[in-house]
Formats: sequence, C-alpha cells, structure tokens
Amino acid sequence: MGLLDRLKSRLGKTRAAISDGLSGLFRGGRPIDQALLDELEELLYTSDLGPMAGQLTAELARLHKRGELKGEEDVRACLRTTLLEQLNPGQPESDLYRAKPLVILVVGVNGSGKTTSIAKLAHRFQTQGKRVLLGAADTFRAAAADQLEIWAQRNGAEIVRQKHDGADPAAVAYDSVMAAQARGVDVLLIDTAGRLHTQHNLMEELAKVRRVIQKQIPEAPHETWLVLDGTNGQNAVQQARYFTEAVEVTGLIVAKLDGTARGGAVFAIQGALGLPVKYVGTGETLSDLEVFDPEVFVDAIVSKAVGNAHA
Ligand SMILES: Nc1nc2c(ncn2[C@@H]2O[C@H](COP(=O)(O)OP(=O)(O)OP(=O)(O)O)[C@@H](O)[C@H]2O)c(=O)[nH]1
Ligand SMILES: [Mg+2]
Repeated sequence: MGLLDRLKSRLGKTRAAISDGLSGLFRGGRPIDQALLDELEELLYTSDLGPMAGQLTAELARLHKRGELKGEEDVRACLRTTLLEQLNPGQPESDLYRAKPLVILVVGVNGSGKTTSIAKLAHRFQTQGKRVLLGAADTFRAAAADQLEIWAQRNGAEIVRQKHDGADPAAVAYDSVMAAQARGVDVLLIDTAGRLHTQHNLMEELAKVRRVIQKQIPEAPHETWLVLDGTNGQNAVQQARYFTEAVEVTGLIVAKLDGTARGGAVFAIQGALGLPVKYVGTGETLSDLEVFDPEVFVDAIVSKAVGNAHA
C-alpha cells in the first residue's frame, strides 16, 4: 500500500469530515450558493482548520462570484491549492543525515507521544540502514526508561539509561552523547520528560539538557522535535509555545492523527508556529509513522473517494 492509501485509511476520521463531508454537501446536484458555502465553512471548522476555515470559504466565495467555481470538483481543487499553500514543503528526509552522530532531542508535554514516536523513528532509521542509539533522559517518570528499553529490545536498538533512580536527565543526555560518539552510531534520539513539578522546571531542565549536549558537540542537538498530540487539535498550539520559547524547536511531529477528526489542525498548528511538520503518527505500532509530505497529506483528506456514487 502506498503512502496515499495508508494515510487515507489512517486519517479516516479527518477524511470523513472533509472529503466525505464535501460529497455530502453536493449530494443531489446542489448548486453552489451562500447556504452551501456556510455549511462548508462549518464542516471545515469541525475538522479544526481554525481561522483557515474562514479564509478558505472567503476564497471560495470570491471565485464563485467570478464564475470560476462551477461545482464540487472546482471546490476540491481550490481547497487543495489553498491548503497546500499553507504547508511548508520542508526538507527531504535524506537531508537529515548531515552529521554523525546526528543528535535529535525529542520534547513535548506528557502523554503527547514522545516515547512512542522515538521508537517509531528508531525503527524507521534502522530500516534505512542506520545504527540508532536511544538516550532515556526522561528520568522523572520511573517507567519511562523501561518503556524505551522494551521498545529498544524489540527494535534491536541500543539504549543509554540512568544508572540509579533520580539521576539528572542532563547526565543521561551527556552519557548518551558520549556513547554515541564512542560507538560510532548514526543517530542518537534523546527522550525527555513531559512533566516536572512546574512548567518552569521542565523548561529549565530542557535548556540544561541542550547545554550539556552542546558542550560535547557544539552544533548539536542537530534537530529538536516537538511532539504534539493530534487529538488536541488546535489546543496543541498554546502548549507548543512554551516549548518553542524555551528551546529552539526545529520541527514538529503530530502524533495520534489516526484517532481524530481534527486532523485539519495540522494546518493551523503549522501556520501558528511557523515550523515544519516532519512526521505524523498514525497508530500505535512501530510502522505507524509517516514522513510528512504536504501534497500527499492534503490529497488524503481532500480528494474524492474513488467509486463514489455521487461522482
Ligand atoms: N493511536 C495512537 N496512539 C499513539 C500514537 N502515538 C502515541 N500513542 C499513544 O499515546 C500514549 C502516550 O504515548 P507516549 O509515547 O508514552 O507519550 P509520552 O509523550 O512519551 O508520555 P510521557 O513520557 O508520559 O511524557 C500511549 O498510549 C501511546 O500508545 C499514535 O500515533 N496513534
Ligand atoms: Mg515518554
């Protein structure tokens, strides 16, 4: 199954809201008028497109006035183009491997999907022939390193974890960078805590982890990826801001898009934060991580279902 088909099926809820919703609007050969545009706007809000819902419908209304919007196909085409304009094409994944070890710091609030995404990334990079080391720098939650170790064992990846309870996360980060250099691994993925006693403590800790990494490799971490819970829709934006203010985030991973109709939030999130989405999480198994390709993503949620009775 290709990427488009996988996304169509995994983003089924968002796709049902937008693509099937559109088919529904035009059922019975309904003409485009203000009532239809209003319903369309509502549909776009439901999928959490946020302010973009209004902008998109305004653009559709403008084209309609000029007689350039004849029917459902034109509406889909306009949505596709306008949505794509919002998405940062980003860098090809092959550009990642510009350093060895490539150090990737993974941050995000508790439960957003950091550890799971790290396991999936490890799996992905290993499939690309890379040697991967995991740094379990979430020392706040005792079970976190165990969770990562289970994943590592399943993956055949290596792991560096604290030697005793309550170790300093920066110390684990330090040890993992040392090990990555000594063992000649290609990619080091560092997991971090999502919660501390206060948000301020967490941000201080992340900043410290970064400083410790930089002491060993000045240009590291080469990437800092913020994992957001896709089921939170646009609410993820405010949380994200705490992180982007504290550490220099270079990309986003939007996890759990399989369980939500609010996938449209990816546009709002990227727009609000001005950061590229690197990957999306589409399930709980190792292979449920997809590289974010704007064209395929948009097609997966907007394109018409093949064999639709209302063609
Ligand atoms: N359906 C689905 N579930 C996911 C996805 N990613 C993560 N999860 C689930 O979300 C829950 C939390 O994931 P974790 O990876 O432990 O989240 P975390 O950010 O590491 O959490 P803390 O370590 O507590 O901060 C787990 O039950 C995962 O299985 C995804 O893409 N789809
Ligand atoms: Mg975790």
